Amino acid sequence: MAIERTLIILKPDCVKKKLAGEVLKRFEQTEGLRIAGLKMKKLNKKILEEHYAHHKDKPFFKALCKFMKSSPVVFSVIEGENAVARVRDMCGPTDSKQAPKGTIRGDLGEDVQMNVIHASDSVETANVEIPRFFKKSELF
Ligand code: IDP
Ligand code: MG
Repeated sequence: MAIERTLIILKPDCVKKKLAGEVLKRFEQTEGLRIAGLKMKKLNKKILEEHYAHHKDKPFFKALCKFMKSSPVVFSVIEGENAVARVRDMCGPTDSKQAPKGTIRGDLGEDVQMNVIHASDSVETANVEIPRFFKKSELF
């Protein structure tokens, strides 16, 4: 299996509830996954319109942007074998209310919007999302 890198964003609900360490710990304690990059920053409208371009016409887009700008977020690149799918599995489904216990969203999320974490949904997406937020020199 290939060594992959995937982008995660710990969303404002996660940061405000001081759960960033808890989520990062889950990845660090998973055999074969490691942190390859880590930073904290505030998102702005321009970058959100790019990052959530596929949702631009959805009724929840405006509320999603407002939520995502409501506090700084934590960005990380997680590396490991099959990391993209494994990280998505650990996050659980989009709606925290539907997400099983044991998943990050199931244990720590509130609803479909405040669901703790973004994670790249494919290797192709990760290859676009990682350079959106990290320079090569910021990855180790
Ligand atoms: P994902 O984060 O599981 O990949 P996407 O469908 O790509 O889910 O949606 C991106 C983000 O938009 C979600 O994580 C969530 O925060 C928000 N979102 C998705 N669907 C809804 C909705 O129906 N209402 C409100 N927010 C939503
Ligand atoms: Mg998605």
